[in-house]
Amino acid sequence: PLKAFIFDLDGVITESAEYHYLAWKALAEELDISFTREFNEELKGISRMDSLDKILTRGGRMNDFTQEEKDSLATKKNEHYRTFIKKITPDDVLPGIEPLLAEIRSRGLKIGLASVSKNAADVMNSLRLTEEFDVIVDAATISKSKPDPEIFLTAARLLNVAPSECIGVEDAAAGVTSIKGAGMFAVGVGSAETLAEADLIYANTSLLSYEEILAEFEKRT
Ligand code: G16
Ligand code: MG
Repeated sequence: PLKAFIFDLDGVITESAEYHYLAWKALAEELDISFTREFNEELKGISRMDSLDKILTRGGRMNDFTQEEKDSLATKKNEHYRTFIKKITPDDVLPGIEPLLAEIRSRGLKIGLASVSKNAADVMNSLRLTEEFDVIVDAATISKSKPDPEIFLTAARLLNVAPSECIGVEDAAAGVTSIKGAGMFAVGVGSAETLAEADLIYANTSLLSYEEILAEFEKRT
């Protein structure tokens, strides 16, 4: 039976995926590395340092910087990102998320968060959603970023439920891979092309339907 929902943060609960995009784009362009939305898809759900490495590799500049310089590039991106998230308020919870959380709660199911972001706690507090979640698993708790299944498995373990009793919700290809690797049912939010591995896909959060997700979950398990 279904016992829990585990949500990604950036791009699912709130629009912060767009802020990561803008902050990385500014840094890449400063380094004369072209940056497209298509390439940005590869960074979603990936840790800060791994994202920087992917950008430098793309620009053929992997060997141009010392570790110290790379740390300061990552810090610069994060400072830029933090200027965006400073402005987040409870109004920035994406449409459809609060009704879905209320529905999940009213059925007596558990709710978890799985975000590899070091800023996840601050974003959740700004959204005033921290109390709505039974567990928040972020960069502080895990050692491997998505697409490794560690983060979703850790959330299930802390919620005291089996992975097969969980539904994971993600906007990133790496995140869907992480959910499937954990042995969970995956709901994707975004383009069907990018999220082909998901069991059920919605174009955006306003279309999320508890009844439909439950029906599909019961069909597949
Ligand atoms: C998020 C984003 C990624 C970001 C990562 C690390 O993960 O999707 O783009 O690079 O966190 O974020 P930070 O630099 O804030 O530590 P998630 O899992 O919430 O999608
Ligand atoms: Mg995401």
